[in-house]
Amino acid sequence: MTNHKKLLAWVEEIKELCQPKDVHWCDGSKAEYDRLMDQMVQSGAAIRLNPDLRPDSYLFRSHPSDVARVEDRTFIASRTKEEAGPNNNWADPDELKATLRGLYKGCMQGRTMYIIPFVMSPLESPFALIGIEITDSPYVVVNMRHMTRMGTKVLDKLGTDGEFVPCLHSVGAPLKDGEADVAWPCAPMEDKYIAHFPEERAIWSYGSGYGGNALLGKKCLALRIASVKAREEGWLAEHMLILGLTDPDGVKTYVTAAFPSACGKTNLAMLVPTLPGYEVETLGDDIAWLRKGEDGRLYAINPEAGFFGVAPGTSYESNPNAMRTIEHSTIFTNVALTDEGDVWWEGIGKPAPAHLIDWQGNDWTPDSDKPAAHPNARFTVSAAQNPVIAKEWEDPMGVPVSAILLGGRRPSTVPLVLESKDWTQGIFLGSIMGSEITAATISKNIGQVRRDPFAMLPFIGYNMSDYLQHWLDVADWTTEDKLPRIFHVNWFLRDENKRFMWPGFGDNIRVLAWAIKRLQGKAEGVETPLGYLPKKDGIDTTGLEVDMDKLLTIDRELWQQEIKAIREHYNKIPRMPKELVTELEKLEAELG
Ligand code: O2Y
Ligand code: MN
Repeated sequence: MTNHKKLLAWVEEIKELCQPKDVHWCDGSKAEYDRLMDQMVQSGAAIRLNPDLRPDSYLFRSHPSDVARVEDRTFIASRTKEEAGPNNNWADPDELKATLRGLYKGCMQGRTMYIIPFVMSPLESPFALIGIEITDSPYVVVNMRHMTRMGTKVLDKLGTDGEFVPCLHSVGAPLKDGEADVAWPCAPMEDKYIAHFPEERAIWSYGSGYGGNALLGKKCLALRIASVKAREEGWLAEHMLILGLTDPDGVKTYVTAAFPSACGKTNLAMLVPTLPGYEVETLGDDIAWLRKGEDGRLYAINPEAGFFGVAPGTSYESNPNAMRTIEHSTIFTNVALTDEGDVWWEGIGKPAPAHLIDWQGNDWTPDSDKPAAHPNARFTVSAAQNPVIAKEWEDPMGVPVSAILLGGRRPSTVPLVLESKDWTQGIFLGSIMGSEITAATISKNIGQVRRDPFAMLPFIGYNMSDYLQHWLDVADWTTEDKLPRIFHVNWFLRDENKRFMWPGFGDNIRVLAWAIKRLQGKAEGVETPLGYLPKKDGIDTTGLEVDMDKLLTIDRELWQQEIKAIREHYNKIPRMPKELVTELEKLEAELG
């Protein structure tokens, strides 16, 4: 086990507080994983899928109230409200701890308390962050085995006095003596808390067993807590995929990309190019940590070890590499079950069978009025199973980034692609990023734009204005030629009949190819107040029927409205960095 005194003392303290039936230190082995899966199949918490169709794979169904990240119940408990900023729910750390201690008291009764030593980044990376998650959910343990590097090897690295982030998690459903368990225990919404204590680097999560609320290495540690640490130490923790793009000349370029949730990050990370001679390899699909390397360039590393991807809409057509990744050894949550013991979801690319069991465990037929899979149903799988994972994806020093793509879901106004003229304008484009609110987003404001700077709105562990200033300050870390170039893309433009104007998916390579050519000095740009657009024939559209004039238009009238909307967005962020306000004024004057 361990002789780490601080860790042992913390485990003892939590044991006293939560009063579990027993304690298990996770070794991270496949044998341990299999044992837990057997127990969960036995208890009815998991269903083993047909091994002939989906070997070594399982289905879980969550409680209907516990199906996604809960932003309203996510808190940043920094010393002051000002430090958390307008972008976060702030809570006083002492008050929040008192509330949570009350909830944690006896919360693991009748359950096993699992101790999961895990590391974000490859174990041997100098940038690795170690966390210890204490949880009463065996579902969390098996998911963490895919999503992080976990187990005894992490305790070995921690030694007797290494630093770790304590991550406490409970589903918040104690079992009385003799009380039968349910398949998915959790607490009511008003008792759910996803709490972050950035100054002391601690995470306390209570009441939810789902995804980002419970797998604490992901959004809680690798983004919210890491973003605070990154600001203090001079690096970046970002909501970005990382891909490697090899062009027909064999030149490989690394690109990171930030898109709000539900904009196809996993699809882009695993893209199958429709242009001959290009190859895309995945290094990460959700989170990137970026640091300055010795040569002055920015290096990106994916701190995760797996994918927690949205199942609905994933098919051999939309994302063949994801489908191949999940052919075996995968955990599915909230998808539908076929009579043959395989999985099904809306958009899987096969017609719905005559009968299914839906995500809530009910009979389902194609004339049911509800989806068979929950729209936020997920697969959890090791990244190593991706057939296009880059061989260097676990390079402990990361890979040098040449371009950063930013994007959102905008039916109008924002052109298919443009390149910022300089770093400051790139950060301005990041600061105004936004996505149309769709029915998939829990909100009444369908059709409006939700501003989501750098796709980090739910994930910055501190004040948004300080975050944007931090991005601006990156320019002082190195020389301009070493900085990645910044592009803004929009795959989601629609015509007057509401049809998508750009095919997306594998054809997005055409836009990436233009960006790479820009880096290599092989493509001209057309200067506009917003940055450089491609020339009308700058993007290879061979075989496509697309209206490049419309896709590459900056409509002055729409942009005048957009500027008003940006101003409203900026007005909601006190202490907006002056450089960004100046960019907005410059844009207004130039478009005027
Ligand atoms: O609903 C959840 O808990 C998952 S959210 C998620 C999962 C994987 C990657 N990104 C996200 C996200 O919300 O950005
Ligand atoms: Mn994400």
